[in-house]
Parts: sequence; C-alpha cells; structure tokens
Amino acid sequence: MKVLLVFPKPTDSACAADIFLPVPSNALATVAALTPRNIDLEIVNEYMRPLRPNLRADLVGISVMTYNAHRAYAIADAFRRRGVPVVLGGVHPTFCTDEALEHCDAVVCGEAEGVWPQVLADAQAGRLQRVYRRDGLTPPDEIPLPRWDVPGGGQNRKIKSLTTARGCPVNCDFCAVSVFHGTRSRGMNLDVLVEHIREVAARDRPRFFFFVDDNLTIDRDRAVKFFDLLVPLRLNWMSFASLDVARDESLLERAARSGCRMLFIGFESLNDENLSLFHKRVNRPDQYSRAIERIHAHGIAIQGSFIFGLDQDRPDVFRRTMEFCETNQIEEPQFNILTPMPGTRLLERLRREGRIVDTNWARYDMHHVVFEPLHMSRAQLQEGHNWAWKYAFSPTVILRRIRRIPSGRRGYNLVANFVQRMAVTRMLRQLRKSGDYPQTGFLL
Ligand code: B12
Ligand code: SF4
Repeated sequence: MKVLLVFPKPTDSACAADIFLPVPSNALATVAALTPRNIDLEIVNEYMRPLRPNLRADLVGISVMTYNAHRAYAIADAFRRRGVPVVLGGVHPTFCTDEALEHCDAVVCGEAEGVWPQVLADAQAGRLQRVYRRDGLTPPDEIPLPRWDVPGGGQNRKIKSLTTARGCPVNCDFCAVSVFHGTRSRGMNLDVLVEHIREVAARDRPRFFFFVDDNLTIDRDRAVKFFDLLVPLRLNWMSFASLDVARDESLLERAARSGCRMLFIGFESLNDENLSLFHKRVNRPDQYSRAIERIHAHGIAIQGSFIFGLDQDRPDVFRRTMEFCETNQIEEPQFNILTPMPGTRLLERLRREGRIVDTNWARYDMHHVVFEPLHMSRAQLQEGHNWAWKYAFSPTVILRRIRRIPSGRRGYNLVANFVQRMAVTRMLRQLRKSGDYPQTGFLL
C-alpha cells in the first residue's frame, strides 16, 4: 500500500510567518513515524514542493489547520473523485468533524498516536470507519520522534523543529491548544530527545533548533534539566515561553548558556482587563518592561506577539503597542487580529453574542477581521493591524530598533528583520487584494 501525506498551502494565504519562518509542521513527520515501515510512504508539504494532481496513492492523509481547510478540502475532493480514500487529521477536523466528513472517508480527531495504525489496517481491509478518536491523551513515552527521512518530507535545512512536550495549563479563551493537547504539560523523555538532537546536529549542522512546544519553560525542573543537557552540544535554539520565565534568573542564565538566542513570547495585550477577560493571567503588563530587560540582559532576543481587537482595545491600541515595542526594544514584533478559532471558548462566546461576521475559514489566519470588535469598527481594526506591520517593518523603524541591540547580536537581527519586511510586504499586498476594507485614514 502507498500512503501519501499532504500539508496544504492555500494559494491566497496572507501568513507572513510562511516566509520569515518557513518551518514545515511536525504533524506529518509525526504521523509518518507512526506508520509501519512496510508501508510505502511519501510526503508532500505544499510549502516545500507542488502536489502533482496525478500522484499515485492508495490512501491520502491530509493535515488540516483552519486557515488551510479550503485547500485541504479541494485536494481531498480531487483524490476522492479518482477513487482514492482520504483521511483528514489535525486541529480543524477535530473541532469541525461533520464539516470535514463531507470531504473525506474518515477523520482522525485529536492526537494520531494509538489510532493511525488502526486507520491503516482498516484502509487495507477496505473497511474504514468514519471517525477515529483515541481514549484520552497520548502518554509522553508514546509520542514518537518525527521522521524527516520520508521521501518529500524534508525539513528546513537551517532550522530543525522539534516538540519536546505537549499541552498547556494556561488555557486562554482564544486558543485551542489546551482543549486539543490538554492542560497538563506532557514532557517526552529528555535523554532520548537530547540524543536525537545530538545526532541531528552532527549530521545536518543546522543554524537553529526550534523547540515548538507551546511553552518550553512551563515545567521548571524539566526545563533546567533540558538546558543543562544541551550545554555541551553548543547549539543555537529558539522556542516559545511565557513571561514568567523572566522571574527566574537562574533559569534564564541556564537557557542562555545552553544556546537560547530567541524566545517567542505572547504578550497579547498591554491592558490588564483584556488579559483577565481572555484568561491569560500569567501576563502582568506592569511587569513587562522589567521582564524584557531581564531576558535581554542574558543576550536573548524577543519575538513579541500582540493581539489586536480584544474587547478592551480602542483605536489608540495600535500606536500604544508600537511605542511599547520601540521603547522596550522588542527585536521582532508580531501582530495578530483576534480570531475565534474552532474549539475555543472565544468562538462560543462571539457566536452567542452574534458577533461573528465572516465564516469563510480561509480568512481565519489571524490577519483578517472575522468578527465585530467592541470599541472600534472592523475597518479600523483591519487598517490598524496593517499599519502596525507596515510601521514596525519600515526601514527607518527597523534601523532604529537594530541600533539599540548590542553589537554582537546586531547582524543576525538586521537580516531577520529585513527578511520579515519582505514577508510583511507580501502579506500586506495579499490583504489589499482580498480587502473589502475602506481606508478610513484614522491613523494618518
Ligand atoms: C510550531 C507552531 C507554529 C510554527 C511552525 C509552523 C508549523 N506549521 O508548525 C509557526 C510559528 C511558523 C506557526 C505559524 C502559524 N501557526 Co502555528 N503552531 C505551532 C504549534 C505551537 C505547534 C505545532 C506542532 O508542531 N505541533 C506538534 C504536532 C505533532 O502536533 P499536531 O500538529 O497537532 O499533529 C498531531 C495531531 O493534530 C494529528 N494530526 C495532524 N495532522 C494530521 C494528519 C493526519 C492524516 C492524521 C491522521 C493526524 C494528524 O496527529 C499529530 C500527532 O498526534 C501549534 C500549537 C500546537 N500545540 O499544536 C500552533 C498552531 C498549529 N498554529 C496555529 C496558527 C493559527 C498559526 C498561523 C496561522 C499563525 C499566523 N497568523 O501566522 C501560522 C500558520 C503558518 C503555517 N504555514 O502553518 C494554530 C492553529 C489553529 C487552527 N485552528 O488552525 C495553533 C493550533 C496554535 C493556536 N494557538 O491555536 N505555528
Ligand atoms: S495562547 Fe499560549 S499560553 Fe494561552 S493556552 Fe495557548 S499555548 Fe497556552
């Protein structure tokens, strides 16, 4: 049996992340690792190479996020017209199962561990069930290392991504991670992981490892052990963390010593009320500046992410956020529009309040307005978001930001910022193309 695994790329995507951080999702490499070795396997990640329409396969598995669901469904429909059975998995079909079932033979809800081998056996026997769902979450020692050796499944040569734990206890209203992967952090065996990292580092010599956990430092003792094990490998790495990492000098010091060069931090908002309303209580805006200073003091750069359109945001939020980023020298600011993703409490609430105005999933990429904000118009929110990106990545502002970075780190950050500028230009062009938002001029 030949199985084809696909990660779809929508042609109209406005995701800036696709250019400045072109890291293929671990999802397919993980599903590949769960596939018995006697099955012929091929991966097509449309971010890496095009999907040939006549590709031969006996079964197709597609990984689906919300913003690429329309592309996933088009691929699924095309294969099914040729009589090839299709299985959909990932976060979107898990929460929109009935919708997904209109385009496929079976849906895998939740994590694929413990389920995928059964799907393959049923497909081989010609008796696929409609829905597969494992009982409970995968125990950490059953989470496999991703298989990047499968034909077509190549990783970004310079950045190797790896999950070390799943689950997040914070459980913010706008995020489905805690619903999907649970509220307890499930850490994989560190000795096995570090051995794997050692092998990959020796073989491929990547510039960076990207630990794609939701929050690498959520379990402090585990993080300490991990960082200490990484020190001899002399790596450069980046990851996601929450701001409480800055309260712990010794953890920061160990992270830096083990090669941490950048932390992706979700500040989300400068407004306390917003953070309580959306249950992101780990963040305390009055402590942001001090926390940033501490992280910077260890030579760690910050990719800081902000959400616009939260219920307490008013039209001055864009300028205030920009001033904050400049004053605090956030090396790589990122701006998202609040987006009610399937599976979140936010979507339930906005539906109840009658505030969802756009149900086209293609626009659920965090760069389009799909709901009615409380204290500004939709046009103001869209334009404010576009302006923030344009302003933050204008050459003058990049150079101003870079000038303040210590000289040792300036070169890398300069390149990263100008690559991001290209991505932002493309994103804004895409947004203009799809734009039904009049220029209000309120920011000018
Ligand atoms: C790392 C990461 C990134 C990285 C790396 C890119 C990438 N594509 O992975 C970066 C920062 C670039 C990124 C960007 C974006 N991301 Co992101 N990202 C993540 C994160 C933190 C981890 C993903 C991961 O590697 N997980 C590990 C793998 C193994 O788990 P998994 O994907 O869930 O796969 C399992 C199951 O879902 C299932 N499965 C998945 N696919 C399939 C397919 C088949 C056939 C089967 C059987 C099973 C199956 O089996 C797997 C093993 O159990 C997740 C949050 C999370 N914890 O999942 C968000 C997440 C996936 N991202 C999200 C979003 C919205 C985005 C962006 C759109 C944000 C933006 N505006 O830029 C972009 C899209 C870019 C892109 N091309 O994908 C959302 C998606 C929500 C949704 N409903 O679609 C998530 C869930 C975060 C959230 N807060 O809700 N992201
Ligand atoms: S936004 Fe971050 S902190 Fe909040 S639940 Fe999602 S992963 Fe956890």
